[in-house]
Amino acid sequence: MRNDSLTERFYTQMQLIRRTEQTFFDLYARGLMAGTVHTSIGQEACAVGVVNALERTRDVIFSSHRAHGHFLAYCDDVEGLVAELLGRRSGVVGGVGGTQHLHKHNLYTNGVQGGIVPNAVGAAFAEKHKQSGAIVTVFLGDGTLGQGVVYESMNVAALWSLPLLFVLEDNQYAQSTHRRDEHAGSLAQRAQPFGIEGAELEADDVFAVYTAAQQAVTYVRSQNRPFFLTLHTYRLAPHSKGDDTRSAEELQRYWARDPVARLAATLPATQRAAIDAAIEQRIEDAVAKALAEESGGTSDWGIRDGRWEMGAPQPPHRTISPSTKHIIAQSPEPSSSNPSLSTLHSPLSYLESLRHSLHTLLERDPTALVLGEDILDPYGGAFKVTKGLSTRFPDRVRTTPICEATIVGMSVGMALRGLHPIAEIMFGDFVALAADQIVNHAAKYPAMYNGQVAAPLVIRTPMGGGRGYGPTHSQSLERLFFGIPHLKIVAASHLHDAGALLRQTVADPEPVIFVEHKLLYPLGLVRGEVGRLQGWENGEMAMGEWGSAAGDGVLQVAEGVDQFGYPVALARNYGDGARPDVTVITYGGMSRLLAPLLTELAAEEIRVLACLPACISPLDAAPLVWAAVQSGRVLVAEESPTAFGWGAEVAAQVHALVGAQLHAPVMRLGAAPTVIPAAKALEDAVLPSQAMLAEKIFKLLEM
Ligand SMILES: Cc1ncc(C[n+]2csc(CCOP(=O)(O)OP(=O)(O)O)c2C)c(N)n1
Repeated sequence: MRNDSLTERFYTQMQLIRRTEQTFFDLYARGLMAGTVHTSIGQEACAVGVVNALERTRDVIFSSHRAHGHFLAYCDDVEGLVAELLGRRSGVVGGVGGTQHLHKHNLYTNGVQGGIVPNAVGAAFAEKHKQSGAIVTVFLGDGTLGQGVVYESMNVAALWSLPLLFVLEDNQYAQSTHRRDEHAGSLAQRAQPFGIEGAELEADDVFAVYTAAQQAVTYVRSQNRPFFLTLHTYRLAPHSKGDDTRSAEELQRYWARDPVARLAATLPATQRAAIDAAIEQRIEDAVAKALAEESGGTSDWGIRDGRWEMGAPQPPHRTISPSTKHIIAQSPEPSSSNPSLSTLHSPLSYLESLRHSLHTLLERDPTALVLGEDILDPYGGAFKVTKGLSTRFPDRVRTTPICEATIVGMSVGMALRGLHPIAEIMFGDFVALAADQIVNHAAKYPAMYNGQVAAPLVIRTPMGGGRGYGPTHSQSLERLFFGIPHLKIVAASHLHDAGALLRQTVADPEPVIFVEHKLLYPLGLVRGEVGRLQGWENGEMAMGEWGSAAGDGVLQVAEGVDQFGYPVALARNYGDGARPDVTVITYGGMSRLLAPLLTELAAEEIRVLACLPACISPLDAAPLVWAAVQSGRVLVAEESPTAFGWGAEVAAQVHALVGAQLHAPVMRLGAAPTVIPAAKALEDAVLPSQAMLAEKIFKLLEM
């Protein structure tokens, strides 16, 4: 095992890590670096011992905020790392990620403690599914064992028998707190109750680490089972730059066990000096090269072929241009020329449409996968959307434990590794448990790695009340995620072709929360003849023809497309040549109130134009503004409380762009700002109803 060539290789890598990180401190002191840095000085034997036991070409690594060592041991790209920390374009992720968010080849790091662990589980699933032979390694610190998601991940990794190596770098401290003040019980035994084998050793000697890691890797690869390797180590430098509260005596004791010095002592002095000199030169050159370069920037990003890429066309902006505003102001009336009427006679219910779509997706895309709680046959999901799926596609329909954060976290890992996961969160209220994975992982990876990865995952979930499920099973919590960059929220109303919309989200390169509504499931899609409107996206008037909804001579429906390519459903209760009295802008489940209301109001000769974008965040203002100026009186309705809500964003955009053309300020309708009660009468009083919609419309007409 221990031989001259390995000794030289390990020392070179460890010394490169040591000197690079010391250089970072130096660059900070000279005012050349900003932000933070977490060094692994003292822990180099962990990175070098473990990474050298892996197959770099195919194995996958996830790491955390303290990842420079893992990165350098993995790819040796000191130039890319130095440039990254100096915020230069030639940095491995263009200066966007910085020290905590590195990516190269199969290595991914993220600075939110614990969040990478379910990502690693998903990646391990993907590699096993693809039969790539690769294993996944996830590095985590002792402090991170306080996170619940780590244990959810251990459970799934063991349950699904995944090729995942957990490496615990127990450096005794989490930031400033010793592990004795954070953890009960034994850290090394943490994985045992899940049936995960493990090993534990002192990590001063890189060869001991290498040997243990080789055994662990062989086990994981050959058995397709997880393994938990505990490495007892010590961080010799501060947590980040200068925040060290440990005693000088304690530090001295561990400096005497320095793993780099220990290995250096086994090398002939001349050989060591030559290695050291070469490393100094490499680092010096890397720093000089990076400093000579201009700072990084994100202005070159765009999306091409579904992937974020430097130099690709910019993604669309969320608001319309002043020229569009001008044109809308000039010609408020839709033209009926250039007709194009598409007919979709859909006998399907909303639920059937979604279910068919899932079948089609799994049929056509071998990388598509559905996961969630209780989704297997014969149960088929809490709302039966997945019924029949697991019977047809047993390998790609996976029931999960109750672990929303890990369901989404795994999906992120699967997406990063080439699968198309469609996760079901049983009730929309529970997306709150997955918020970190949605915001800090799914929506972050592609952009923070400067477009080098994609995370195309869909999180399907039923939102909304009306079924008496009470305060924690009735909310419309998509509101928590409005405005998160690089995350789409798509809501299917029953005026949309719900199934087609779902397929569109699966094809979206960005992560999508797909909002279904519990009360829509049994309803038939209101499709009939769907007119096609076009034009607003080019800054011209919408043109086209309206269709009439099946079985209803009053309601006419049409569809346009927003700047993100998603459909905007339109409904009206009046014919060509007339103008609406009121415009209602809303989304998702509100369509169930709106469709009958439009019919009802037609009898009173109140003309209403309804506009329901499918993509509700980000929001293309053009269709909303177009719809708003048709009547000059706008009601925005949503099922959750209005304060800080979606309606506030719509109102702001409409006022900013065409405020002068409104006859009244935009009015908002939403739920009362309280919990959603279980008792029917109370629930009815809290949630917006058809009567409340009508009342607001009448009020608007009086203004
Ligand atoms: C979720 C989360 N909480 C808090 C932090 C702030 N933080 C950064 S590193 C760290 C300590 C982590 O300790 P450990 O897991 O032992 O890793 P080590 O720093 O020792 O490598 C903390 C609390 C964070 N990044 N993420």
